[in-house]
Amino acid sequence: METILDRIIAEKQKEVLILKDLPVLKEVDRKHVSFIQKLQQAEEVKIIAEFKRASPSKGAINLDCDPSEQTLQYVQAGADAVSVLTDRTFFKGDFRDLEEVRKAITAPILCKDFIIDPIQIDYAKHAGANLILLIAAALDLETLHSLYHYATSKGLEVLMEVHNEAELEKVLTTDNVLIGVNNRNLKTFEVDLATTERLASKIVESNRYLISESGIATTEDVRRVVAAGASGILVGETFMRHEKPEEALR
Ligand code: IGP
Repeated sequence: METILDRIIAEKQKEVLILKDLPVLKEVDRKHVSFIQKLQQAEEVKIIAEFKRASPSKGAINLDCDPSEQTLQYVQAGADAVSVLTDRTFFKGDFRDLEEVRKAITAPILCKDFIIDPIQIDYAKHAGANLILLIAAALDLETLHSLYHYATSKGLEVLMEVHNEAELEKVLTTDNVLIGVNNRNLKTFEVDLATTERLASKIVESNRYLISESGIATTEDVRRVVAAGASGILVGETFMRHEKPEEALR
């Protein structure tokens, strides 16, 4: 059966062909800001706050939201990094949103997309990202390794996303230290924080940083994933729907 992830990847393959035909982007002014360094520095949980207008599982979340204003609010409220969805078709995002955000903030920015080709990494970098996402479920082992090396050779940090044991094994064959556990199954949309609990010990034992992603809506949820071993959380919808994102998880 064709899953939503299959559909997204099929669309990305078309998008990559278009990107390859476009003139090379002018690189925005970007400082190297390291999210990994932030993780090394302090004990408390790090927050990656996401700018996400819509998603295939939730439909419209906050369509008219302004990327610069919203992410500036995140940073002023204490977010350690910001994630920006750049997928157009399924998430109503854009690389231009990322460029706007880069102009507004200096905190590390994660380019949130379904990356299957180095050209997308070039776009992410030129738009001002400091980190990219690589989704284990969407990449074979060889492509995962080559995209990882390509990104780090360009000075970008990488968050590798897993949802189950087999994907985690794949990711552990790299020396990357940032592992995101997506509590949402990208094939069924089911969300379960127990996913973080199941995979945490192996990640922590291998001396990597665990970022718990998706479905975090309450302070109790935060407490739960931190108790499991998360060094960071990635929160989108809860912040996008809240009038005052800074109060959403207090
Ligand atoms: C944020 P939420 O449930 O807080 O809005 O989730 C983030 O984890 C989610 O947007 C996400 C995502 C992804 C989106 C996680 N992995 C991969 C697109 C692609």
